[in-house]
Amino acid sequence: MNTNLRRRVGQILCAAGLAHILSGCAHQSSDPLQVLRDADNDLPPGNLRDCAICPELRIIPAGRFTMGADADLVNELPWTRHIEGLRILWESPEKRIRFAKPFALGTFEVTRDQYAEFVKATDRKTNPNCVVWAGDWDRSANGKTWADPGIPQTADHPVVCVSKKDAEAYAAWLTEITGRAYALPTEAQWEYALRAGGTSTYPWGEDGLEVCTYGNVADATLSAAHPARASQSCDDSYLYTAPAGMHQPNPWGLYDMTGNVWEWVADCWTPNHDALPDDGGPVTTGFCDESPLRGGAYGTGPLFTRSSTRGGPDHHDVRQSWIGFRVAAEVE
Ligand SMILES: [Ca+2]
Ligand SMILES: [Ca+2]
Repeated sequence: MNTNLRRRVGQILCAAGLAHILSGCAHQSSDPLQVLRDADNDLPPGNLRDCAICPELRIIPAGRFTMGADADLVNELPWTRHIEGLRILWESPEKRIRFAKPFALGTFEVTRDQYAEFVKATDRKTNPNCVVWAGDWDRSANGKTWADPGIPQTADHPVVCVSKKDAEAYAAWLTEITGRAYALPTEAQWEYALRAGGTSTYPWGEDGLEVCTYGNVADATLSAAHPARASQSCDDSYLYTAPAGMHQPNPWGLYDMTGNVWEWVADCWTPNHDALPDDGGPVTTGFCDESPLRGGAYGTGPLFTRSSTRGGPDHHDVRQSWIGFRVAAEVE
């Protein structure tokens, strides 16, 4: 949908009396910060929200970064004798990426109440086929869905049990109701925003045990309930999902990039970074029924919190209780 058409859709929705959904109807400004000022004065500078039920976005600056890890890392980290250490090879070769334009990324993971608005507006039906992890896997056809995911959640928790197709449909719906182009973030956008200008092994530095400051992972709380699970010795105080935004943000103001729920990205799966474009776009070749995941989750142990860690691959129809997403959006 081109810009004029998107703007026209927004004007039609406003004219139809949907101002309770679309804030800033009188303006339809092309300036994202103008939308911010009109929409919600309590948002931090650099954040915006297109409508009352839309996810808050953070503007990510244009710039360059190095994505991935050097393949030699496989010989440098002590735990790489573990078979999972071979996953590091998925993160190589390192690639230099340049973002010519700023973009916006969800400040938080999409929450249950935000996703519920989409389901209500579109009457979307969901197969009750979610695979649940609550200390152990429950892979039975147990009737679990995003609305009943088999772990305790409230409306401000990240939505889980959503497939990549569900997440893409949510982003497409936001595009329709707001006039702004929404999508899943590319894997390069995601890692660029996670690193926030840093080059350290972990997003916050070199000490993996600081993870409990920045995210909800497999920690002392989880190991107390599930002693067999490989967990961090620090304590983030959450057993399964936490409400969005309960831990410290990264330097660019993004919450839960580490942990809480794994997050879908736009790319096709490839077992290395060979096909990664240098402009920050998605990988569009390889295994396109499969997708990388990023960031780790409430059950993620010490192996998976590095800046370049790639999760998955998972099929785009899979629904799991520790997979959710955040959205990306264009800014003009
Ligand atoms: Ca935890
Ligand atoms: Ca996350």
